[in-house]
Amino acid sequence: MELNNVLREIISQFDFPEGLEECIPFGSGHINDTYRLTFATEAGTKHCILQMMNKRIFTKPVELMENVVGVTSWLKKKIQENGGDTERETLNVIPARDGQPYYVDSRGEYWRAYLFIEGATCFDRVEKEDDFYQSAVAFGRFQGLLADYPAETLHETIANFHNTVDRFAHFREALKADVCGRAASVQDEIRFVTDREALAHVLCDKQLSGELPLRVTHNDTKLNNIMIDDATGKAICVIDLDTVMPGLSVNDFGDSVRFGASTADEDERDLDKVSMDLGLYEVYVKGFTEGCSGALTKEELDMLPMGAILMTFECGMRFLTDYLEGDHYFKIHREGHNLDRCRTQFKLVADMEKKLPQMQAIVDRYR
Ligand code: ADP
Ligand code: GN1
Ligand code: MG
Repeated sequence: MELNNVLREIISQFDFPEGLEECIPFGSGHINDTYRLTFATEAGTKHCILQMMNKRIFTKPVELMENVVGVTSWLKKKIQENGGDTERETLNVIPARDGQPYYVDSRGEYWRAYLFIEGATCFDRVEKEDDFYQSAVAFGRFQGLLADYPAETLHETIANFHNTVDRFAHFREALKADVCGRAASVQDEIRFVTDREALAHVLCDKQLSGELPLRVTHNDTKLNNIMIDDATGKAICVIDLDTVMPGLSVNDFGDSVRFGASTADEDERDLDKVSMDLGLYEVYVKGFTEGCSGALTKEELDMLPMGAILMTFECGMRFLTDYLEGDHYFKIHREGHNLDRCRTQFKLVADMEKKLPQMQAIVDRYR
């Protein structure tokens, strides 16, 4: 077993079982460094998740963990009341040996650990329609479980996370600075954004005017942030709770559609393969409205398609901004990765703009 000294130091600081056998990088998240640990215990093989939180992005990791502990404790109580399995239906923080929910290593990096959710899978694309449906029900229910959570106790882990107007302004700054000299080669993408300045305002304006209510939302509802039970096929647990903050339900809906209803991967280079699948969109509408159990207002239902368009536009704009700024936010695995991601998002936006009447008609069938 090859483990570097830093990891050894960190692992020894958590309340893990004895008998470490393996530590491997795990999952395909764009933000944190995730490892799966394997232990050989008397009761058999046991896994745990160890994560280095991304301090450049989550600049207040202590506050972040306060949110995670608050939300997971809250969910645990509700799951218990409903007779569920508290070890599999929510994340469970494994404390460090000093009792804190995180450990700071000798380099000043913040680490946390979770029980590993066994017998469940995270999908990077929709392989079975029913998985997507189940994820929709679960993300819808998640909002319901947090509906009476004391929102004022939640820290804003990333300021203006889904403030598309603010994201637009940040994009303009990145374009003006053009620190990598990349702007000249992406004029079509830049125009795609600047042509849609008014679009960036639609949901923010409705939030400001109170037409859309603030709820405690997940804010990062892509399919690989949910675990599907291998045995039952049900979505067992919502994970990646770093961005649980007051937000818009239509954004939670929209981000799932952005990722899961696409006919191609987020970083597909062949744009002919990329479109929004109305069948999958309908599956998600059905699951999400069921999961929300009638809690969505008329305005929220009206704005679900707009949530999908805006989350996709915003995400594409974030990828383009990161490309212009030299790829410091999202992990990249190849040259031009963020530009490829940006292009799939804009292809999806253009497709959704064309399909908007059908998207609205589908929502109307599930009101
Ligand atoms: P990121 O913010 O980088 O996306 P996530 O918290 O989503 O980080 O974790 C990355 C991946 O690690 C997930 O997509 C999932 O595959 C896996 N993972 C995270 N937590 C658990 C857990 N408790 N049990 C099993 N797998 C997990
Ligand atoms: C990031 O952490 P991850 O990989 O689940 C990002 C989301 C983006 C998504 C794009 C904290 O999600 O906002 O929509 O990548 N998370 C953060 O795939 O910025
Ligand atoms: Mg994730």
